[in-house]
Amino acid sequence: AASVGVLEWKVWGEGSASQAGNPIVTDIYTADPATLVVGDTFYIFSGRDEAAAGQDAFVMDEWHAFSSTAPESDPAAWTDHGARLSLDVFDWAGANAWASEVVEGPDGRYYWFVSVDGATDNGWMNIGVAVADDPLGPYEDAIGGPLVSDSTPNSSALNIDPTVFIDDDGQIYLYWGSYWQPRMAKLNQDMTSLAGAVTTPSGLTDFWEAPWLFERDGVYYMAYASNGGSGCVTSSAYACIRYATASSPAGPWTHRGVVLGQVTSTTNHPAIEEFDGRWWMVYHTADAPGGGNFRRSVAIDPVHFNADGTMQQVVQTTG
Ligand code: FUB
Repeated sequence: AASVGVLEWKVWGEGSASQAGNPIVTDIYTADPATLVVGDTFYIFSGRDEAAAGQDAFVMDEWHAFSSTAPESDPAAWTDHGARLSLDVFDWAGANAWASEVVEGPDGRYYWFVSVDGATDNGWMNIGVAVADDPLGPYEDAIGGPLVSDSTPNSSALNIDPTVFIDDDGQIYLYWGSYWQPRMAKLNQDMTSLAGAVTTPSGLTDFWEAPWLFERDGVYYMAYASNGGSGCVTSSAYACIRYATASSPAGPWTHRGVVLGQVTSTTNHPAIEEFDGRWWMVYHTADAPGGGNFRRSVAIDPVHFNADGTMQQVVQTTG
């Protein structure tokens, strides 16, 4: 068909992988992608890795934005909008601009949920929220302090990697967590306060970090990074992406398996999005020139669902 795009050629074996667009950005290192569709625009928001070559630590101070209107026909054609949020926006934050997600709130404004250290690093991280009238900003601190604080009792789970989902009935859900400990709380309609107790959702087998909640045909899906268990990785130092399903965004969840195998970076972080009738997974690798575990790069590949709603494993493409 005339509309078959480059990425699908690769998936179906009909074309040259040399035309691929992964990693989508090679002039800076990018990590922890999150996606958002607004009208005919597909946005990717990411963190930025600034570690020096050989430096074994995250150096992350800002978040960037990229957009495309046709990823299926030209996966390399992402517009770089530069840094759209930085640690400086949060007076109370000190370091570690880790994983994030941008969501349109009930009021039509855009809320950028982020993982950050406080002014003093006590090791547990915080979730902050910035808000803007446009997906590309300018963003300002929506609260003036953390939404989930590093002083919140959290049984040794880092307060990182927020994913926010607004259900059809208007109920808003926040998931986050790490170290085998997913966390969930409902949000109020203001997007900036918890509506109830923090709970530990069940069924997210071998959860490590990086939850991503979405819905398709009445089924709720949770993709997340895992670095252990059946079918996952050749070394527990590397993450794969698992997924679980539920009939409610609050769970309980049923683990369904691995949807993306090990990549070249030790960490991974999924975002799954429908755009113009096609489904995509955006994730990160160490595949850019000079890349590594702390110099990661965002990649995108198609997602395919089986008739019963289960997910086929994503085929990683490079080049
Ligand atoms: O990028 C810093 C942290 O590494 C993220 O918050 C995690 O998801 C992992 O990718």
